[in-house]
Amino acid sequence: MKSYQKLTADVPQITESGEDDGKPLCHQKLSAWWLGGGLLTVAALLSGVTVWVLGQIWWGQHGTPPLTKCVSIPESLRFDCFPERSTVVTRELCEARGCCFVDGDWPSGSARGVPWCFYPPDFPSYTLGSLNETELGVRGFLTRKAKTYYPRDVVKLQLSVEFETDARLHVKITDATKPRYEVPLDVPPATKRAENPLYTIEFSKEPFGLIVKRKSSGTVLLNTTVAPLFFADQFLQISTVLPSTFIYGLGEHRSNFLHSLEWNTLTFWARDVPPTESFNLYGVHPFYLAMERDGASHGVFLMNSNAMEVVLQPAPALTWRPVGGILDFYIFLGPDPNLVLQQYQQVIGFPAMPPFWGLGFHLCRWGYGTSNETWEIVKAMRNFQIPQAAQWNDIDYMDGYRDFTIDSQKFGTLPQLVEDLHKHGQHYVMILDPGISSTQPPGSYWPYDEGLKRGIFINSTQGKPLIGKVWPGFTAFPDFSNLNTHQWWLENLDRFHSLVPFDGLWIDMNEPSNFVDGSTAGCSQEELDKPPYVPAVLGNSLSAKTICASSRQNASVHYNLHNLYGLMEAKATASALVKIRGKRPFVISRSSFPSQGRYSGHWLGDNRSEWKDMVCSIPGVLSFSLFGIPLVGADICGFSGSTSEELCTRWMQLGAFYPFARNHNTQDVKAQDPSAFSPAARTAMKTALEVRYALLPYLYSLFHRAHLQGDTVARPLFFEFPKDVATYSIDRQFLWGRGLLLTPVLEPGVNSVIGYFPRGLWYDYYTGSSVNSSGENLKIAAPLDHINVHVREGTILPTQKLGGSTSVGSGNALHLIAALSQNANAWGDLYWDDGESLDTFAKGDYSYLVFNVTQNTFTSTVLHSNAGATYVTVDALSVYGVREEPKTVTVNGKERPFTYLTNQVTDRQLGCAASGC
Ligand code: MIG
Repeated sequence: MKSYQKLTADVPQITESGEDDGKPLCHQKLSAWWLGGGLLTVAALLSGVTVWVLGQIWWGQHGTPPLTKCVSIPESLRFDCFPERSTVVTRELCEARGCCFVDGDWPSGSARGVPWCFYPPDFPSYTLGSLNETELGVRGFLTRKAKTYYPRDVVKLQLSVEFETDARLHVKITDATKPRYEVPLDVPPATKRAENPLYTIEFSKEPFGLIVKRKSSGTVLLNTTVAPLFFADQFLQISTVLPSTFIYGLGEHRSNFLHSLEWNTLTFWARDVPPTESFNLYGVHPFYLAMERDGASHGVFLMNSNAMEVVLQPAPALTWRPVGGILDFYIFLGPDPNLVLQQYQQVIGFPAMPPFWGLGFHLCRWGYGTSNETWEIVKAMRNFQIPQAAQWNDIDYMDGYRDFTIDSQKFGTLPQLVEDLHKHGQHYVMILDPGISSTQPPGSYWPYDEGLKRGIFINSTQGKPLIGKVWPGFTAFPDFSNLNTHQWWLENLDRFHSLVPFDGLWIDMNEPSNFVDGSTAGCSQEELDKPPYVPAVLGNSLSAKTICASSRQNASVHYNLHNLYGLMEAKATASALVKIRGKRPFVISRSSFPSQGRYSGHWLGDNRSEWKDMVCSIPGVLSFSLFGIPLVGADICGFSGSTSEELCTRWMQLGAFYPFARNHNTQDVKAQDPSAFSPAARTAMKTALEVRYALLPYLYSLFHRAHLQGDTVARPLFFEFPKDVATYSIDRQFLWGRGLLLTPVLEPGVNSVIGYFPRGLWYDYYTGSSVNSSGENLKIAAPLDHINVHVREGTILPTQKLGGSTSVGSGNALHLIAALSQNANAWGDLYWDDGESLDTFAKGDYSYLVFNVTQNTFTSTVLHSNAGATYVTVDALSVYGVREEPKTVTVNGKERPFTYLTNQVTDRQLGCAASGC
């Protein structure tokens, strides 16, 4: 029996993120403070309720910045006028830009603090001309007189502001005279102007700026008047103050869930590198979610696929700095964080519904020498009755690492292995890299020969396929922005599928990764390869470990499309899988971009077998929840390095609650699949997986809600408790949906864990014992064979007994767990279908049930039913939190036997006999 121990320590202060008491942290400590003060609003009402125009509010006359003016700008509000890292800024260089120079003591090197060179109040910017009403909002022109120090200023811009829905504002700034590259995402257009918007917008004319406020509270969500606007061909910049320091999202980066605003520059450029603090990583998500002062929340999406930086500074303020494209912002007003994400996903698209088996446990490693060795592991897992939904293979299976080939010596029995998996209700997933070997003798390698013939590869500036180097040696790179490439990819996959009937695909190396920078012939010296401003990308060059930015793709230059490579490959891959298998596609991609969730899930890349990496996986998973990619997880037990039994046990327990649960390992290190460990460790791992499997009906229903409307699956605590600031920095715990709280152990050598329990009743999932938290940290028992799972009061969980040792979707009857609220109510639901057919929801081939407890009565309401496809029964109901022993329990009017268990800790539990409910 577990014990709850109250801690004397206070609730964590909002100024702290994570702990620094020697526990492994994902990232450094943060501090937080609110922006004080407001802005003055004057001038004429232009349009209905929403548009105000401000007079000049911050900047004075042009001219050389006098020192007094410079030093009067508070440090936290100094916006960097010299972001270049190639040169150390001097007074001369700074003043040549017309900026203020006040040096301090930065550490030299990469760490940057308060800028020495910053914009004076009167730095030249754009001027807003008159605004005109449009169907959905207003439009105006911005002009700039003085040139900036970046080439090709766009001197006349068009500003359009559209009130797309009551909660969504769309602000677009682009060249007024000629089209520029825009991200090819098909955002559903708004058709009607918002009638009762949650926001107001005010404009400053000279210099141009805009201010967005939440109407109900007056909170300033955005105010871009704090720094000048730049819009040169390859340098765009807009800054804003933020209403708080609670900023999340902005991926893909390795950090705490809550971002640091201590002069934190985040760079966005898809990159193959093991996750490291402050590096640009595999994917790009220019979206943030912010919590406001009163628990309201908003989100901002910059729809731009160019390389960029986001600078966070303690004002608090944020600067966007893309090197191309346009400024195309969507602002989501929530006000609840769950709503912000729904609104974001209305723009980028809702995630795909995964096949049911995709939610089971996946096993993989790099370095299975043969298909028989792979098979042995599958058999060992079966032997120990450890659930396994799918076996994977890495690049080992290929002949010379070439896509669509099999090493017939080592992987000759692969077709039989796959057949055997299918016989056991298991699935098979294999890896594909985008690089296509370009060195096979003509006529011997169809993918390359045919690709050449069809002209589907990315070209260099010379108009010939760009050649780089990846696992197979020299390679060309398919251009997934070309639909002919999708057809070629499909044909390759189709031929390959007739050899090895894989069920899902793992698309790796799709940043795209390249072992030579640029190409075997280097890159051009033109401005796409040598832009006037290079964002702080790892390697200081856009071509570092990828292909030349100047390379030519069908839709545009790689400079614009680089960050979309993984998205476009995933789209081609998912659509090919649908055509080949006629079932829901299962794709896991390393690189990602907004709207990726429509086509694939994601894993967090090459982590290490270290405690810290396990800690970081939670912010990683939660961030991808914000990016609309709910199917996400880290390599369980760590990718590189050898894991330890204790670490791997704890990690399997945590990983059992990643929405996408895969244990994966690099080559040449110790095996880390569950069968490799001692009976005790193996059993603990198996137990954790069995809990996951029991909860799959709940998890599956959460994925349905994600697919339907953009609800999160792995959910940060503050999404459910937005008024409780103590939850804002929590990233060592998370929820599944609204009702299940996970409190994993993330450090070695302990048998207890401290977790935060928001106000209310929390029931131990295993025993039904409860704790009534006032919103406090609690120390709870956590022996090595146990992961803490708590059910939030008011929740009904559909669970299911595991069927057989291997497959998911047992066909067993459901066991419902109702965790009563303090008013003795509870609610839950179930989405159920055949687990793999396409578009079951759209076609109506599903059942949807809602469960309720009120006034001692449990009811189950079938809101939609297609019994043929979705037969399911309930055979047990457990009610947690029944305070008095009932005299009778009746089911559909008939008395039934039941068991009543009192609980040693606080509350009591009622369990029905399996037959009775
Ligand atoms: O250059 O395919 O992130 O999961 O095992 C390394 C081999 C290529 C990187 C992936 C990793 C995979 C590995 N791949």
